[in-house]
Amino acid sequence: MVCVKYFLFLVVSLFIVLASGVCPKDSLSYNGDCYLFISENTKFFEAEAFCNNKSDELSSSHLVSIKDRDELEFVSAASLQLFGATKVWIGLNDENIEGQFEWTDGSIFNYSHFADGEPNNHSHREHCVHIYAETTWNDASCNGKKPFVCKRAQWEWAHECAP
Ligand SMILES: [Ca+2]
Ligand SMILES: [Ca+2]
Repeated sequence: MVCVKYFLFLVVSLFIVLASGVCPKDSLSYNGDCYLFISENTKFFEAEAFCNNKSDELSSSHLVSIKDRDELEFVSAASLQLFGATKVWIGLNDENIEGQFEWTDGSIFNYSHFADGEPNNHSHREHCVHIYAETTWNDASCNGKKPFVCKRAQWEWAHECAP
């Protein structure tokens, strides 16, 4: 029942999206999802909170989850173009259980592109992941401040309705 209501909400939401363009103002569209690039240097969990609390979105977003090489190259290339650098927070972290990485949007973690020797959990306190150089990833202190990318997945509801 909850799922039916959610579905109706999404049909209405989708209608609004289609009527008003693909993605909210200032965000980029890629493969059906919307991405917002924020240049302000921000701590990891403050960046996630910023994505969660975006009031002008149809639904709250999260720090970006990256599912394959193509999406990684899109995020990296856009960051380079917008910020002149690729060192942005992505939503991956092992804050809860050391060594068990998860995406802040709750999606399945089945793709990664860590640099050689990473993640190394340096000084036992690196739990948050950023794009390091070009496309490779590094775990770093969550209190470091970096630009970041929010992603609003348009079709996340499909997983919630699956049997
Ligand atoms: Ca860690
Ligand atoms: Ca590291």
